[in-house]
Amino acid sequence: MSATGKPVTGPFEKTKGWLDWCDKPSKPDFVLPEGSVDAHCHVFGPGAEFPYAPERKYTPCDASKAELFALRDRLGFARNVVVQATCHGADNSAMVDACLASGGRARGVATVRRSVGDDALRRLHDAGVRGVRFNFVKRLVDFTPKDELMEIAGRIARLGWHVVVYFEAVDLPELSDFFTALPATVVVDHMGRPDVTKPIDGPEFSLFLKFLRDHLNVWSKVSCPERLSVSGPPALNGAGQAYRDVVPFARRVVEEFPDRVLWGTDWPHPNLKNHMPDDGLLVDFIPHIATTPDLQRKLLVDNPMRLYWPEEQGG
Ligand code: 0GY
Repeated sequence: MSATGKPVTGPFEKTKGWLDWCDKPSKPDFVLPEGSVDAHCHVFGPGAEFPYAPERKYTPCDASKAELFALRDRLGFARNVVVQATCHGADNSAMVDACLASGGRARGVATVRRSVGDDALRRLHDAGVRGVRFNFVKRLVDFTPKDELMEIAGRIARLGWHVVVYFEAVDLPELSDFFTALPATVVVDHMGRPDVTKPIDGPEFSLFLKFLRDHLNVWSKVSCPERLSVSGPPALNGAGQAYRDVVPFARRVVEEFPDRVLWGTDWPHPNLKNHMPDDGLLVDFIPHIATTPDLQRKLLVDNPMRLYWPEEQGG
């Protein structure tokens, strides 16, 4: 049984509730470039083995490493970057377990507190962790003082790691000086969550683009159209292009910063309330935002390999 009380019979065979991920993702039409990396996904539990954090703001459905790896193979990815989600707090065990079980095909992004020891950081590194995540989304986490985050950033930078930041677009003006003071590469989750009902050339998204333009160590994930979209997937908007309202935003970022963008499924899509995306459809979204083979290879292979498997790039 899973922590949510549902029987688990194997990859893609679970009994699903409305909050669970799509258990029969379509096979994408878009053929991913060889060696593509799903650079933003999670594992949740299973709760019986890796309990959820007492301080969590939500309890997800279980989403195991075996199910993640099955999805990877079905969609045609070669590798994963497993990002620690807030429901596991700073207990990175499930994420580390996935990295260790992947045969070198998964790397991780951890959450650590100021109290983390150097030995623990070294063990995370040896397991495949290459970054920490600082989360500023108020519905997901309690406040952490910036001096604590800065101290952590200083320590992980010495390991060659980067910092992944997750925040809402309205908070960028308040946070940008802190981000640019971080002594490491900064990777912004989901384009800083733009409001896609606002004009792409309006002040909010222009500020985000300027932030990237002015700071060469800032990267962006062009992920999560399903989270940002108002028009939604075909099933909700009648037909046609899934998440079409997000396309111009993501395409602008990919075309202006082709060497500093990453893409990920965000499987198993925590906290989505209106619909659960078909991960195959999400992959079919990629050629709309990265429109040439060159841009696709940078987004899906070259950039994530440079950040997470630099030793294979001679870097
Ligand atoms: C995501 C998005 C969300 C959740 C988390 O760590 C998390 O719990 O990141 C969200 O609810 O927007 O990237 O998984």
